[in-house]
Amino acid sequence: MSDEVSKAKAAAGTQQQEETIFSKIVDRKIPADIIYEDDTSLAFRDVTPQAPIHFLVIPKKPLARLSLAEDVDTPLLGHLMSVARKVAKQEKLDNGFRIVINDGPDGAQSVYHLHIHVMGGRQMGWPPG
Ligand code: IU
Repeated sequence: MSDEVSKAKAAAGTQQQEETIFSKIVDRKIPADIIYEDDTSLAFRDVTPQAPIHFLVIPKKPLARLSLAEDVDTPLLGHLMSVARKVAKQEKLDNGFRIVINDGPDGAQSVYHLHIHVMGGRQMGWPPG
Protein backbone atom coordinates (compact mmCIF):
# COMPACT_ATOMS: atom_id res chain seq x y z
CA MET A 1 0.00 0.00 0.00
CA SER A 2 1.40 3.43 -0.92
CA ASP A 3 2.17 5.99 1.78
CA GLU A 4 -0.62 8.26 0.46
CA VAL A 5 -3.17 5.44 0.62
CA SER A 6 -2.18 4.51 4.20
CA LYS A 7 -2.49 8.19 5.20
CA ALA A 8 -5.91 8.30 3.57
CA LYS A 9 -7.06 5.17 5.39
CA ALA A 10 -5.85 6.60 8.72
CA ALA A 11 -7.70 9.87 8.01
CA ALA A 12 -11.01 8.20 7.18
CA GLY A 13 -11.96 8.18 10.86
CA THR A 14 -11.57 11.96 11.15
CA GLN A 15 -14.02 12.92 8.40
CA GLN A 16 -16.41 14.77 10.66
CA GLN A 17 -13.71 16.91 12.23
CA GLU A 18 -14.31 20.65 11.47
CA GLU A 19 -10.88 22.11 12.27
CA THR A 20 -8.56 20.45 9.77
CA ILE A 21 -5.04 21.49 8.97
CA PHE A 22 -6.43 23.39 5.96
CA SER A 23 -8.77 25.45 8.18
CA LYS A 24 -5.68 26.31 10.21
CA ILE A 25 -3.95 27.47 7.00
CA VAL A 26 -7.00 29.62 6.14
CA ASP A 27 -6.89 31.14 9.65
CA ARG A 28 -3.09 31.65 9.46
CA LYS A 29 -2.63 29.46 12.53
CA ILE A 30 -0.03 27.48 10.58
CA PRO A 31 2.09 28.69 7.66
CA ALA A 32 1.72 27.69 4.02
CA ASP A 33 3.09 28.96 0.73
CA ILE A 34 -0.06 30.82 -0.33
CA ILE A 35 -0.12 31.80 -4.00
CA TYR A 36 -3.70 33.10 -4.34
CA GLU A 37 -6.45 34.33 -2.04
CA ASP A 38 -9.88 35.90 -2.38
CA ASP A 39 -12.97 36.16 -0.17
CA THR A 40 -14.02 32.53 -0.51
CA SER A 41 -10.93 30.59 -1.61
CA LEU A 42 -7.24 30.04 -1.14
CA ALA A 43 -4.50 28.36 -3.18
CA PHE A 44 -1.22 27.17 -1.69
CA ARG A 45 1.66 24.90 -2.70
CA ASP A 46 1.36 21.25 -1.70
CA VAL A 47 4.03 20.35 0.90
CA THR A 48 4.66 17.01 -0.84
CA PRO A 49 4.58 17.97 -4.52
CA GLN A 50 3.86 15.22 -7.02
CA ALA A 51 4.90 17.36 -10.00
CA PRO A 52 7.19 20.37 -10.57
CA ILE A 53 4.13 22.58 -9.91
CA HIS A 54 1.58 21.20 -7.44
CA PHE A 55 -0.85 23.44 -5.61
CA LEU A 56 -4.18 23.01 -3.86
CA VAL A 57 -7.26 25.18 -4.27
CA ILE A 58 -9.59 25.13 -1.28
CA PRO A 59 -12.76 26.87 -0.17
CA LYS A 60 -12.34 28.95 2.98
CA LYS A 61 -15.51 27.37 4.32
CA PRO A 62 -14.78 23.95 5.83
CA LEU A 63 -16.60 21.68 3.37
CA ALA A 64 -15.26 18.19 4.18
CA ARG A 65 -15.53 16.49 0.80
CA LEU A 66 -17.00 16.97 -2.66
CA SER A 67 -19.65 14.31 -2.05
CA LEU A 68 -20.97 16.32 0.92
CA ALA A 69 -21.42 19.50 -1.14
CA GLU A 70 -25.01 20.65 -1.59
CA ASP A 71 -26.78 22.44 -4.43
CA VAL A 72 -26.21 25.73 -2.62
CA ASP A 73 -22.44 25.11 -3.01
CA THR A 74 -22.62 24.98 -6.82
CA PRO A 75 -21.42 28.59 -7.38
CA LEU A 76 -18.54 27.99 -4.94
CA LEU A 77 -17.52 24.78 -6.73
CA GLY A 78 -17.54 26.64 -10.04
CA HIS A 79 -15.49 29.42 -8.47
CA LEU A 80 -12.85 26.94 -7.22
CA MET A 81 -12.50 25.56 -10.75
CA SER A 82 -12.11 29.06 -12.08
CA VAL A 83 -9.43 29.81 -9.46
CA ALA A 84 -7.62 26.60 -10.46
CA ARG A 85 -7.59 27.83 -14.06
CA LYS A 86 -6.38 31.33 -13.16
CA VAL A 87 -3.62 30.14 -10.83
CA ALA A 88 -2.50 27.53 -13.40
CA LYS A 89 -2.06 30.45 -15.82
CA GLN A 90 -0.24 32.47 -13.15
CA GLU A 91 2.07 29.44 -12.67
CA LYS A 92 2.65 29.35 -16.46
CA LEU A 93 1.18 25.88 -16.96
CA ASP A 94 0.45 26.79 -20.57
CA ASN A 95 1.16 23.29 -21.85
CA GLY A 96 -1.59 21.79 -19.71
CA PHE A 97 -2.07 20.40 -16.23
CA ARG A 98 -3.90 17.74 -14.24
CA ILE A 99 -6.74 18.44 -11.82
CA VAL A 100 -7.65 15.84 -9.17
CA ILE A 101 -10.20 15.77 -6.36
CA ASN A 102 -9.84 12.80 -4.02
CA ASP A 103 -13.11 11.96 -2.26
CA GLY A 104 -13.42 9.70 0.77
CA PRO A 105 -11.61 6.47 1.63
CA ASP A 106 -11.75 4.86 -1.83
CA GLY A 107 -10.62 8.14 -3.39
CA ALA A 108 -7.61 8.20 -1.01
CA GLN A 109 -8.63 11.53 0.55
CA SER A 110 -6.39 12.24 3.54
CA VAL A 111 -7.44 15.78 4.55
CA TYR A 112 -11.17 16.23 5.08
CA HIS A 113 -11.41 19.78 3.77
CA LEU A 114 -12.30 19.84 0.07
CA HIS A 115 -9.30 20.58 -2.14
CA ILE A 116 -8.55 20.57 -5.84
CA HIS A 117 -5.05 19.33 -6.68
CA VAL A 118 -3.53 21.15 -9.65
CA MET A 119 -0.35 19.52 -10.97
CA GLY A 120 1.76 20.40 -13.96
CA GLY A 121 5.22 20.94 -15.38
CA ARG A 122 5.69 17.33 -16.49
CA GLN A 123 3.97 14.76 -18.72
CA MET A 124 1.17 13.03 -16.79
CA GLY A 125 0.30 9.35 -17.20
CA TRP A 126 -3.04 7.59 -17.32
CA PRO A 127 -4.65 5.76 -15.60
CA PRO A 128 -3.80 7.15 -12.15
CA GLY A 129 -3.11 4.64 -9.35
P1 IU B 1 -5.58 14.23 -0.38
O1 IU B 1 -6.30 14.45 -1.69
O2 IU B 1 -6.46 14.48 0.82
O3 IU B 1 -4.86 12.94 -0.31
O4 IU B 1 -4.45 15.35 -0.40
C1 IU B 1 -3.97 16.02 0.71
C2 IU B 1 -2.79 16.80 0.23
O5 IU B 1 -2.50 17.78 1.20
C3 IU B 1 -1.53 15.97 0.01
O6 IU B 1 -1.08 16.14 -1.31
C4 IU B 1 -0.56 16.57 1.03
O7 IU B 1 0.76 16.60 0.58
C5 IU B 1 -1.12 17.98 1.22
N1 IU B 1 -0.81 18.61 2.47
C6 IU B 1 -0.26 19.90 2.47
O8 IU B 1 -0.02 20.48 1.43
N2 IU B 1 0.02 20.49 3.66
C7 IU B 1 -0.21 19.87 4.85
O9 IU B 1 0.05 20.44 5.90
C8 IU B 1 -0.80 18.54 4.79
C9 IU B 1 -1.08 17.96 3.62
I1 IU B 1 -1.18 17.48 6.52
